[in-house]
Amino acid sequence: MAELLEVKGEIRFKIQAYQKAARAVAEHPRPLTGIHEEGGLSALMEISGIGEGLGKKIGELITTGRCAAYEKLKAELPPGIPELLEVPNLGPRTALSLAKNLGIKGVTDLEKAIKTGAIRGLPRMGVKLEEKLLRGIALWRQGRERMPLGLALPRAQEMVAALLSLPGTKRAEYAGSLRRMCETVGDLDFLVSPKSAGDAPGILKAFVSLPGIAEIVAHGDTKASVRFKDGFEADLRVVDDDAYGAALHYFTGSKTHNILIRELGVRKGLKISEYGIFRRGKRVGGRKEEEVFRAVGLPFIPPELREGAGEIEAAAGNSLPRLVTEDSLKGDLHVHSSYSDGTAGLEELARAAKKMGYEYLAVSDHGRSLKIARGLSVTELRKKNREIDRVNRLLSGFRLLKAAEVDILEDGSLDYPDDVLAGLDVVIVSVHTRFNLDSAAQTRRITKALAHRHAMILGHPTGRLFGQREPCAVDLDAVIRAARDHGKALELNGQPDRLDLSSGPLRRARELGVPVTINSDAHTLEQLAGYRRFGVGTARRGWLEPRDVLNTLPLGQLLKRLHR
Ligand code: DGT
Ligand code: CA
Ligand code: CA
Ligand code: ZN
Repeated sequence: MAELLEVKGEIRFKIQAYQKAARAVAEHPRPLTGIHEEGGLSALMEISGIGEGLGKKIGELITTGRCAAYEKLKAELPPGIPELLEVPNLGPRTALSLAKNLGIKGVTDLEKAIKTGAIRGLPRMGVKLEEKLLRGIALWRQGRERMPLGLALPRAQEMVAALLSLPGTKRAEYAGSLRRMCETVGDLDFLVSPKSAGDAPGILKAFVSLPGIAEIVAHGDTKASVRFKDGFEADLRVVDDDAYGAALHYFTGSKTHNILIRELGVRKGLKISEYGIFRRGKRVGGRKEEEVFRAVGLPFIPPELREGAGEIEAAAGNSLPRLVTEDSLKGDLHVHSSYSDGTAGLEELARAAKKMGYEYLAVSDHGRSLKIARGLSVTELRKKNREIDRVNRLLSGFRLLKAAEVDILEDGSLDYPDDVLAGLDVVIVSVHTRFNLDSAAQTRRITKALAHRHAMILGHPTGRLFGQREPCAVDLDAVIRAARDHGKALELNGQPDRLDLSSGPLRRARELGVPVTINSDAHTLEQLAGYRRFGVGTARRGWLEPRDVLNTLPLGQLLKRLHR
């Protein structure tokens, strides 16, 4: 609504009120539905930034799923504006000008107008804007075509629970790219075996009757496909329990991996498919997934490795990595507290981390130059560090580490003076501004920061945000080599819209002996616990073992390694 009001040309003050409320909602540690259920409008109004007017609109949205004021506002503007505003790099003023001057009604129109050169004719619009918009459109498409892991996983877990709760279900799981923990997934794939053959129709029927379905794309005897109103797509296969393991292997993929396994089978006189493992037409296995690997003489290959990228050779040579697990992490080195843009206090964070079984937690709030994220001045940082000392006196067997996520300034220098950095346990250095430097300049900037004697970890190395921001132009291999040369670590940021680094560069880092830290970059307590899984899943896709990951070390060894 803030953006629509801006397009409409409303007064600054009103727009800002909506922006502030949007931030308050997004950053609130609890879902507002629960708050509204318990305390109604007055509870919503206790949230800073939400007054009576906005509180009523939010309440309406929660109870009816609609907001009349929003619908009205949309109706007053040229059609297509809301869709245009979803495109990264496209602000309200440009959207209005495109709609008014060229009658552009959405992304498809916009693409045509760019191709025909129509945009260039408008005032203050040129080739540079065209390029920016084309990149924005590509990102927008990606964001719609593939769902980020962070949304897909909880959704799939809910659906598996629903399938398991059916009386006719024997086994049910999700498969596909989600089971391989891919960063984004095209659609969700589910596999169910019925208790008896007669149960299959009921299972399929229940699947196509799940709440929120927009379209039943297919509904047969053994499979169904649906599309949900919010864009999710899902496939279901119902297979005999005898073939469940073979089918799970097949539908987990990847396709490349499957083809390689099938070829190995052919050489051993076996036919391996989603229906089982067969020799001369006779079933010889397929109930358990392990049987597929055993049939071709291989040890079990974890789903995250099944990309046909060397895992079969490694399995054959008995050199599969012993992948890092959630349990192997002894702490998290990147979280934000309410001192900067997080929502939780230091003591709360410490207790939550301790409860997760962690030995340590580095509270790395933003440095002073990052004003939009309430970065800490040197005085505020000192005050925070004193509070860390106080919390550490309260807790035994656990330590909060003094840390900062320090901005890498445009010239590659760091945002706090050396004597301040020297007093910290953990120094993460990150790019948060000027993502658009050319590759040579960006690489120079980052490698210079890695050379800084107090820098320890490079945060979210490429800066990408799924559906919103491309990775910055940077020579990643040069960055990884610089980390090796200077003895520094690279972060694997577990925020589900980042997952930065991804599996390719992680494997490269491992090859070069550059240590990785798996961090949540949590801004709330929920994220601290919830994002570990995404970080570890991505690390496993990057073939990382516990010894490749710094935060599997106990506290003493960790600090020694970071300060060496
Ligand atoms: P996605 O949905 O694009 O994120 O990726 P996947 O891997 O989930 O692909 P999807 O949903 O098309 O198919 C699920 C799995 O089924 C896939 O990973 C491997 C298997 N599969 C699908 N089509 C074929 C095929 O033509 N040959 C073989 N060998 N396997 C296939
Ligand atoms: Ca899929
Ligand atoms: Ca599929
Ligand atoms: Zn950051």
